Amino acid sequence: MAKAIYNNIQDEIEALKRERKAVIVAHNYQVGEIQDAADFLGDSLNLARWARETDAEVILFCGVHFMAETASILCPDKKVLVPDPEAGCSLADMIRPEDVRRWKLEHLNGVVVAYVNTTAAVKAESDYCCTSANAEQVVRAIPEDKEVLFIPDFYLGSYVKEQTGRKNLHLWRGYCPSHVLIQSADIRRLRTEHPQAEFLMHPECGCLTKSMHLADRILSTEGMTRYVKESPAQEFIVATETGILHRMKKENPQKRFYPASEHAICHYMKMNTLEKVVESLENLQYEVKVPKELAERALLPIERMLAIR
Ligand code: CIZ
Repeated sequence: MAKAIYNNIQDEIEALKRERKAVIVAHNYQVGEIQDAADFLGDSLNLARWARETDAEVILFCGVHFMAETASILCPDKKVLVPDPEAGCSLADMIRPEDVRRWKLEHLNGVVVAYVNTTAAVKAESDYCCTSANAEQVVRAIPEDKEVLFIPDFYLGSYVKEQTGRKNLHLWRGYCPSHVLIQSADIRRLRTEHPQAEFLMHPECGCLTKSMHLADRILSTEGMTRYVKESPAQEFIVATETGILHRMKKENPQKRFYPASEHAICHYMKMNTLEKVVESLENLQYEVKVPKELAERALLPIERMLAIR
């Protein structure tokens, strides 16, 4: 059969979505064109919730690999696709399941709290998952007498430790290579250049301890997008991956946004393109399927995360 001719790639994607009974979910750090093509846009917590609720047969997950794994674990009967199977996460790669097992042996009373930026195999060794939006609430839900083993992000863990005052919280020393590029010197300069701007900071930032006293709010990406809508301020300095600025500008065209660092770019997130989205829907590639036994073990900490908030 002859291939239909479309005026533009967006029309082609819409037609393929209808044909495949598919939805596109996209993370806040995706390139602008993919954010614009998405049915759902958000952080990994909300995307996981949407993935579970949709009655679509195919979920095209535009983010990084661990996010698609989470969707596959939550929706074992749906086909979860990613546009590029190489789009991974350096932070997630900083801890392996055997590292978690070894750490647990050193802390037999320990409860493992895994940031959602972990592989399914690491989640399967964990007790709770959390995102930056609910990490504090998750840790507060754990009885005080239990040691907490927080993996893998050192900076988010340090922030939670400080907020909860929890002395028995141990930290893994992983970090997000994009967020460590945000420097406190840049933040001080931007605050001087834009004295009216509010400064919003993500807890994965490597300069969190040095700069948190300068921040008006420390928030997850979803918290940031909500906050900029509600705040009467007209200007914002945003310390997280720069992809989020597309959404902020689109939703608040009258406000101004400055990235805390132009270099805070996740190259894995940017591997997805509209062309790869088309190929993915056309060929139903690349499927992410977590093996059943592993998925069953990883589901419990994810369910606990979804129950808290
Ligand atoms: O949980 C997420 O989606 C990430 C990686 C960051 C955030 O704050 O939304």
